Amino acid sequence: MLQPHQTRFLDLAIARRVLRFGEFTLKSGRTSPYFFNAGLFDSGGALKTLSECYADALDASGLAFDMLFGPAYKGIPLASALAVALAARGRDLPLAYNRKEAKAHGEGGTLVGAPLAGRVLIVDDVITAGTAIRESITLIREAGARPCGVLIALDRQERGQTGARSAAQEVAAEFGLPVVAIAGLSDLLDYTDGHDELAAHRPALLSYRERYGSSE
Ligand code: OMP
Repeated sequence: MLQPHQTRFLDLAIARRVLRFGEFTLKSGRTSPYFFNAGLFDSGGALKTLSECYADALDASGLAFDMLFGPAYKGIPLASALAVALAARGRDLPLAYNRKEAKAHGEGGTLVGAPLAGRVLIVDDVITAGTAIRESITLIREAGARPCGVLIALDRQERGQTGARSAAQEVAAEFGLPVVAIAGLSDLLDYTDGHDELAAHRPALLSYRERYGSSE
């Protein structure tokens, strides 16, 4: 059963064509019948709704954290929007992000914003194999802070090249970090069930899950 913030998120992602159906080649080389392009949350209104869905997912998870970290590039506007949404709910938390290229002049370094300290929540768009998330975990640890969880919009719930677990499950097991998603592939399938206009995409989504889905 989808929660209201999950339905709201999927309504938005489909309306903004962030979530598209067709044939897409992923970073892993897999051919997927759907793709999630968070770069298309490209207006203030879309980011506002998205950030409220992130905040609702966090509330539902009960996860404790002291600050937010948005990995370059796509995590930066996402974490920033969430910081604003949390402030609107009475929690004004520090926010940091990184540069992909270290800067040798001015303030220097790769980290921008509040100093990394305490329990850091990583905010990103989508998890497939977990490569991007692993890089953020390393960066936060090297700065002497503690990654305490990962918040993403969509968990594709795919198994890696080896093993039956999803990347989110692997990150949880390997680093002891909970991964909270607004929605996963299973929620998307539930959603298509209630939307006749998406019914045509269901068979391809189901066979993709059959072939690459994790054991969740
Ligand atoms: P991992 O780093 O393997 O977890 O994959 C995350 C990355 O996959 C994203 O940063 C995108 O480059 C890409 N991606 C999407 O953005 N949306 C998708 O639906 C699928 C992928 C992907 O290539 O797996």
